[in-house]
Amino acid sequence: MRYLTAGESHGPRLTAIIEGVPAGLSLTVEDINVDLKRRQGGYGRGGRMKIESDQVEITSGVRHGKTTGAPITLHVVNKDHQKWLDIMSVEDIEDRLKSKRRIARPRPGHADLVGGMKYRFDDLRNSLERSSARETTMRVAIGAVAKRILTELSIEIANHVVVFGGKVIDVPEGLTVSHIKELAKESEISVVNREREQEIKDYIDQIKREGDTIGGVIETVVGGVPVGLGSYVQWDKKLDAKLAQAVVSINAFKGVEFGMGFQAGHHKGSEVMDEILWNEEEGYTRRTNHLGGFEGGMTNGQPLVIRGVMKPIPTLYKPLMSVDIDTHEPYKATVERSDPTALPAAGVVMEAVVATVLAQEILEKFSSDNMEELKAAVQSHRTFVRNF
Ligand code: EPS
Repeated sequence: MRYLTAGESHGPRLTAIIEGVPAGLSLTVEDINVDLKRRQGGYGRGGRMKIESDQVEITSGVRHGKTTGAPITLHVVNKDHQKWLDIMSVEDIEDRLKSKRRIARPRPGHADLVGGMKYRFDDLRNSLERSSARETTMRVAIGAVAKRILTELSIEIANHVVVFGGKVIDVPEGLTVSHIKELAKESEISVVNREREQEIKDYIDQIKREGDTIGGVIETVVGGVPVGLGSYVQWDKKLDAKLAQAVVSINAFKGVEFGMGFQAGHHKGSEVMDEILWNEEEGYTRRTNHLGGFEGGMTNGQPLVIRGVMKPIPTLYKPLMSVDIDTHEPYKATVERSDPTALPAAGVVMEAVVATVLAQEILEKFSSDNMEELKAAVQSHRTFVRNF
């Protein structure tokens, strides 16, 4: 399964083409719209999300509610485009109009300046438009299709915010993936510990008043993953490495860890490895899950525990110092609309990219022209592993 996304933040629409989805998968626009809505929500979102109400249109690859195996094309219209018709026009326009929303004062931490140097732009808006987190709309749409495949194979995925602008959320031990999903869904800030909800919302309000932004850490968990996805035989076949790339590719994400992650550097081997157990009912299990479900770059049947860190959004109402590219004089960076935090939304994006990589890996390992064939292959593998 492969895909591309296209589209600018204020262009007419966002597009994705996905190829390699098995035939016979039930897929409706509603399956995708549910996640698009989740991505637009969460406490701390900014003004753009009040303008948009993202809805997908499927224009190929699905017939009578089922995929056909042909490429699936997805579109989401940018409602805001109506106010940007000149500025985002495909045809050339008068110079007078071009200067209207031209960007000459790059925002620190955003793609503006380096993008301009790399592609030789006179107007840094060309970088801003594609590097905006608006692009993650399509990654969520693609992830929703991937999640349909995972659901058919009884694989469940959830995410929750575990650090909010430096405030650590204490997570009760022993929560299942379903439990995390339910609890995070009820929270406006995607936390499983509701006792912290008001305090964090007040903090977000304070940050907004200050014209600032906050980042944090999101945890994505996956249950029911077949043993042996990914491989140790070559560096680029390791599944944890593929997931790391996908997570760090999300706008503003700066790092990723699995299981106890960076904490492993603070403990002895005997405190880190997960001892192997066997029982009649489940077959092989582990006493703990410090390694987050991966051994040798392969899934080991334990729940996947993946954490990603998101830096604060670089677009600030309280702009930082920058340099004007016309004069080289110091100036305050351009103020573009922003959100004090997009952590709950970024959690939906992280869930989507993790689901996409897992679906890709499953489709690579198992015979998958059609969903029936795929389900039978996964079932037979699970039976083999169970009896090993
Ligand atoms: C976003 C769309 C953007 C921003 C935000 C996230 O829309 P606009 O630029 O019209 O306000 O609200 O992106 C950023 C702040 C950024 O720096 O990329 C979205 O759809 O998630």
